Amino acid sequence: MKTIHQACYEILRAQGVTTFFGNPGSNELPFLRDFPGDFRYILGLHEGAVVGLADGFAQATGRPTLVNLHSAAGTGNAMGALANAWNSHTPLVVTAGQQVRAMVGVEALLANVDAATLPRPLVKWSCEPSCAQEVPLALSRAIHTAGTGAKGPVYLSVPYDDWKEAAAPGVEHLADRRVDVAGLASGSVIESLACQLHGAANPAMVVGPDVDASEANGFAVALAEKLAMPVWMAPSAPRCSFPTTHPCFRGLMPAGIASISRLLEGHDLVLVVGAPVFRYHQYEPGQFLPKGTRLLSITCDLNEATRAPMGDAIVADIRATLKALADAVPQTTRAPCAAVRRPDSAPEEAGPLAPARVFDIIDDVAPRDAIYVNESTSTTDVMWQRLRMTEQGSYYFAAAGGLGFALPAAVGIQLAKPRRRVISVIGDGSANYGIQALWTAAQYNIPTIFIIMKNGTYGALRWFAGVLEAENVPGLDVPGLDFCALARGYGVGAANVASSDALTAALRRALASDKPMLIEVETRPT
Ligand code: TZD
Ligand code: CA
Repeated sequence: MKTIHQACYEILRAQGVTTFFGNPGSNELPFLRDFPGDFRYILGLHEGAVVGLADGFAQATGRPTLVNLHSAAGTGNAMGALANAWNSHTPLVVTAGQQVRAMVGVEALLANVDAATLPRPLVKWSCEPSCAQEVPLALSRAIHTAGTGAKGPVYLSVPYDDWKEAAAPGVEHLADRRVDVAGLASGSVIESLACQLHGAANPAMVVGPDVDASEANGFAVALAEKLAMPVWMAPSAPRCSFPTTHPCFRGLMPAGIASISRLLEGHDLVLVVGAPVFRYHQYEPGQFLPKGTRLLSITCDLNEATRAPMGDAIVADIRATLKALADAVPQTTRAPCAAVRRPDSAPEEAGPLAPARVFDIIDDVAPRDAIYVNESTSTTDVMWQRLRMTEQGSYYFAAAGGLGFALPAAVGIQLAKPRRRVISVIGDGSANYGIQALWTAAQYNIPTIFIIMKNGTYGALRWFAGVLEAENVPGLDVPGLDFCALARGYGVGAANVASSDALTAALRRALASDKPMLIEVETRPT
């Protein structure tokens, strides 16, 4: 007799889903029993950190990744992290243990009441199978739903008595199923797009996270060069989809309606690829587009396509469509783009380091293929101006702006990419939301570098208070934190630095080591 447990592990193995991220409770133990030797379980000490770890891993591999949470309480702790995963199209298969079927109705301790509703609207699909024999099909469906089309998190709640039940006949058909979307835009759509782009007098391109996620940065470059067009990173960028050193690159777009409109002034056609139109942040009312500008977007996500307030959208596979477009568009006779000048090196000054100085040092010392994970909220613009990022998969940021992403995600990304070094740059406010992932880095020997920008305050909120004219707001400072002590407490080596030389030396030491390290940098507020 094949059990539901055996059938599900066969599905997971055949689908390549063999790394679990979790935090267990009694409801989950029957699922985790007799854990197979060819699977690995990465323990996180808080569910926010667990989903952050898995989010980083899944984004860096592009593959469905299994998360196992404890019932309602564990799911609840993970909701902020799920908001980020939802917005970054991260293929997470989030499973949660449920009380035994006989005791869900009486709402016994640890029952997940109305389980499938709990994670909505932050999942593509959510399910608690109606009987044990449906669990393998639901798991198979969860994996394919998470990893296909516009990817994204899904949720599956399984009562713990299901695992030992007999699987239904025919369950073996599920293990190696494939579900693919043939998403290339048709020849006539490509031709029409190419024609419009070639016919534009002054086109521009805005690239978003799904260009990087679909490994299409090279095709974005090819298209930009053929049309000699300036390229911006879409606002509030969670990834870097274009080499920041390329002459066409113009930097990170601002996140206000009026600012974006001002920036696009003079462009008759704007092509947006792999991004929502747009992920605005601060409210700056104005025209969505300047007069005379048309907008076309190519997205993998119907939701993104339909909620845009302007422009035409095509839902298609980003990589295949960008490649076909780059092939179809003839080379323009316009002069090639001239690179924007890089900012001068930030000067050495006494006292805490200016953020610009910190990023100059990181850019100077880090390997060219370093992977950056950013959650230093008030220095994001400075970071985009000063770090050179040229490879696919070089930058990650919380896609919903939910803090607690960077620290665990940096660990998950490093686990997925052992041949590159992950350098996370995290504010002294943000670092507290996912701090438990330090323990995971230490215990599993994952050599992430954590740079904590210690300016003593919620800098971004101080800036926002100015924008919103909100004076005398309480709760904006975070003095009295010792991240070196916290790091050591979780088993990670640490150094406090207060000068350029000390930062350079500490970063060199961290890069030479095969262990995680935290560097707490005294910085001045921006
Ligand atoms: N809680 C969560 C989960 N996400 C959030 N985005 C916030 C609160 C609000 N928030 C921001 O949006 S930025 C910020 C907070 C608290 C300040 C972060 O401070 P920091 O970085 O020290 O990490 P800066 O550079 O000093 O702003
Ligand atoms: Ca801060």
